[in-house]
Amino acid sequence: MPTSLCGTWDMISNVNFEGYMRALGISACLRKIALKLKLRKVIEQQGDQYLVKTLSTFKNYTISFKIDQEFGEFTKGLDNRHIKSTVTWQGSKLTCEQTGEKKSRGWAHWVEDDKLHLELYCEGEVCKQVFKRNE
Ligand code: VL7
Repeated sequence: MPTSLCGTWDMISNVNFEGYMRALGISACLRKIALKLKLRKVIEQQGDQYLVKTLSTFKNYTISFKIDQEFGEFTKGLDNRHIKSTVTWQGSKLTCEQTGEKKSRGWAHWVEDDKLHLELYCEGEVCKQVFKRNE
């Protein structure tokens, strides 16, 4: 990876997670629980295989993928949709396009000032999350 995104990262800010979840059609009840969570991101790479884990006290969610290779993603426990995802490097940003029922959906990760940044977007809503390294 250009700048290594690998490691364990703990959320320090979360802007418009509510809007993003609403765009995904997550119920008000589930949104309320989700908004209180301090998410942890664990990013690993073994050869050309990447693993991105999103961990919390409530639910965990893991994807694994190879760069530039489309894969079927089932967002189990999240919005429970079957989508097609492709992760690519756009400069130093690791980006994912997720095609399916929801229009313009995806995310982007990058490191800036020793922090892991994440933008999650769906149908015009953008959620911005920042994580610090867990030492
Ligand atoms: C995944 C989920 C909200 C349902 C539970 C909320 C928290 C935590 O897609 C994501 O990460 C990418 C990029 O790092 C890799 O998969 C973010 C969390 C957002 C959307 C849906 C609310 C229920 C659960 C696992």
